[in-house]
Amino acid sequence: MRIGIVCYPTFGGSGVLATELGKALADKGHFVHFVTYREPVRLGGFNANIFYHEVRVPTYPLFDYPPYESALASTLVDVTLNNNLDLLHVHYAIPHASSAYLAQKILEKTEGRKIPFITTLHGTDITLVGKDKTYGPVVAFSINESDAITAVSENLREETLKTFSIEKPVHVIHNFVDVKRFQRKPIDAFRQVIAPGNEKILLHASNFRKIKRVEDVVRIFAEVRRALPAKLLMVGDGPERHMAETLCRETGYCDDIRFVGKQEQMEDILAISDLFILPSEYESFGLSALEAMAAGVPVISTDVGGLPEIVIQGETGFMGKVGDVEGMSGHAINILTNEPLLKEMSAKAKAQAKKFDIHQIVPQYEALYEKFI
Ligand code: GMT
Repeated sequence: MRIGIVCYPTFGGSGVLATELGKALADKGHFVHFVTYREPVRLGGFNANIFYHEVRVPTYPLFDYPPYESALASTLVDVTLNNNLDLLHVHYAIPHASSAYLAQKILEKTEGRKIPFITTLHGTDITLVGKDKTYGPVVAFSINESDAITAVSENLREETLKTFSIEKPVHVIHNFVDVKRFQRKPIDAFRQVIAPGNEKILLHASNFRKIKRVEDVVRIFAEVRRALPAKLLMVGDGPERHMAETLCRETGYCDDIRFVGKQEQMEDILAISDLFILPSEYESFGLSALEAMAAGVPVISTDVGGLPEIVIQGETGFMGKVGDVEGMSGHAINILTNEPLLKEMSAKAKAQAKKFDIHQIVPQYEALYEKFI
């Protein structure tokens, strides 16, 4: 098949998932065309079946807001015609689904052919941005006009149906992880730099937006640090980073916390980590938690959104209520001070991640595509 993929090319979960899906499809012999405003961060090396088309958005003095949505729709028309695409798969409804709809209509009118488009909902496109009245009507319309709709968890499917009046089935296709990729041996020298005294290493990775509650990560770590020697690695960047760094100074544990910014080699970082912390206000899925589990790192998280669909309470980690720093840190201390428990949870986390392995999930997308070509 010849598939056009639209996504945000950034470190966000939706972009990561879309890129990994495209790479997996290319490995299976499909031709995959990424249409994005920048090369997706996880794209990696050359693959003869992968093509990258940059959306350029020319600016003019008149444009206070350059019309990305129109530029994307026009690029989709060109890429479809030049490469005879069979379908478009857009990740994150805003503005990708409405651009795909526009491209579909243009092609219908000018070429007399209908290119199907599939929209995968990822979370904040429904729960935050989609709910915003400024975008709501366009989001609802373009989701309904999609030839097929998928959501990355049961929870997101329910949220979507609660938020919008959707006239078509919303298929749940869970996010996936390439489990093999996360079976890295820890690099001793790296661990030594982070935890020279063989301290336990806690890890958080996100886009540091409010919804991630990074202040709770720091507070949970401070409780853990009071109980045992430990280090915290903060991966990623975003609006709440400054606040989190200030809070670190207030806890007095600044020397034990490292903000390493955006990182591509998560598998190497996870390989040296003991516990992953994700105390979000909401996660439609929590791809970073699944990647941690694939690497055998148990997860301390909140029990929100799609997280209960991947984390098994008390077995692969622990889920607490939003803001329950005491509960989550108590469980973290319990796990980190009980070596047999840590080992058992690590093994169970890995086993659970295998249920979401790339080889289980990608065929579900292929089967869906087949229905439209
Ligand atoms: O979490 C974010 O803010 C990024 C966002 C994205 O679209 O990149 O993540 C969403 O999609 C991910 C991939 O499907 C999910 O794993 C995240 O849980 C989801 N984030 C939220 O629902 C807050």
